Amino acid sequence: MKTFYSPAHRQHAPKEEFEAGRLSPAVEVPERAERVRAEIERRNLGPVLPPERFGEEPILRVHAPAFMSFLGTAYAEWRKRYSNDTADALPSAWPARGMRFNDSDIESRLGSFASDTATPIGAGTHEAARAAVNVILTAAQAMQRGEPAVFALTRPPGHHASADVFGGYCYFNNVAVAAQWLADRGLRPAILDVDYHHGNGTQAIFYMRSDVLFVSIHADPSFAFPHFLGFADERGEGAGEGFNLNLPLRRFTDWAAYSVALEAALAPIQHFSPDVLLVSLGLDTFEADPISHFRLKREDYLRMGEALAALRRPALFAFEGGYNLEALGDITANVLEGFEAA
Ligand code: SP5
Ligand code: ZN
Repeated sequence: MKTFYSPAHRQHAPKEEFEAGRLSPAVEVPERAERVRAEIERRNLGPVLPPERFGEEPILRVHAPAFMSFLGTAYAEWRKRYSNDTADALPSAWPARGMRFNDSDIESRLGSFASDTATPIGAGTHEAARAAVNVILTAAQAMQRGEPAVFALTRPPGHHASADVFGGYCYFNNVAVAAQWLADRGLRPAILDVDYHHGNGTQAIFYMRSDVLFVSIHADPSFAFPHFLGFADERGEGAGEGFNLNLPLRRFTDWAAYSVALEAALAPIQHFSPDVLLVSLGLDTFEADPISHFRLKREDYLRMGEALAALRRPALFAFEGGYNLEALGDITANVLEGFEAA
C-alpha cells in the first residue's frame, strides 16, 4: 500500500495545551507521525511518497473563506499583538450565549473560530495543516487513478474541524476535503470514523447531505470530548436524514464490544455502496492511550483492518488521533497490514 507523507508536518510542534484546568505538555506532537512512518518503512508496507500541491480551491469547497484567511494570518496577528511573547496563539474568550458576533481583532477572531483551548496556532501550524491537505488530496488522486488502497499520513489531524471552526488538535478537515474532492469528480464517498473521539467536524460538514455517508464509532460524548456532538440520535437533517450514523460506546470498551459496533457500522456502508471508503483512522482506542479510555489491544488492529477489507471497497486511510507514542507505529501498521492481508 502506498503511503503519502510530508515532512512539513514537523513545523507544527505545539508545546502545551490548556486542559483539565492547567497548561500541560501537548500530546499531538511531531513524533507521532515520525513513529508511524518509521514502522511503515521497517515493515516494508510500501513506498512513502511526497504530496503534490493542490492550492486553496479544494479547501474552499469545504471551509469558509473567512476561516481560511484567518488560519493564514492568525499567528502573525498574534505576534503583532503580543510582540514580546513567543507563546502559541490560544483563545481565552468565546461569544457565548447572549453575546454578539465580533471578529475585529485577533482575540475575538480566535474566540469566534476556535472550539477549545487545546489547539494552539504556532509559527508553522498553517504551513503544516496545508501540507496535510496536500497529502490527503494526493492520496485521493491516487484512488481516482485506480489505486485499491492508500494511506495518507496526515498531521495535524482533521476530523474535529468544521467549515469554520478549528479545535481538538484539528485545523483543516483533511478527510472532508478529500471526500468533497472525490465527490466533485463523480465518485461516491463514504466516511467511517474510528477515532476514539466523535468526528464532530466531519459530521457537521456533511450533515445535510445524502451524497456523502458519515458513520462514526466513538466514546459516548456524555463523558468524552467533544462533549457537545456525537450522540446516537444525530441521524442527519433534510436531504441528509439517514446519512449520518453515530455509534457511541461506553468507557473501557474492549474488542468484544467494539467489533459488534464495527459490524453495525459496516452494514449501512455496504448498503450505501461507496466508490471509495475514507477511514478516519484514529488510534486512540488503544488500551494504553494516555488521554482515552477504550481497551483495544495491539492484535485487535489487525482484526479491524480485516473487517474493513471485508467490504471489498477501495479504501483511503487517513491518520487522525492516537497518542501512545510507543505503540502508535505498531497499531497503525497493523490496521493497514490487516486490510492488505485479508
Ligand atoms: C484528533 C483527536 O484525537 N483529538 C482529540 C482532542 C481531545 N482533547 C481533549 C482531551 C481531553 C482528555 N482528558 C484527559 C486528561 C489527561 N490529561
Ligand atoms: Zn481522537
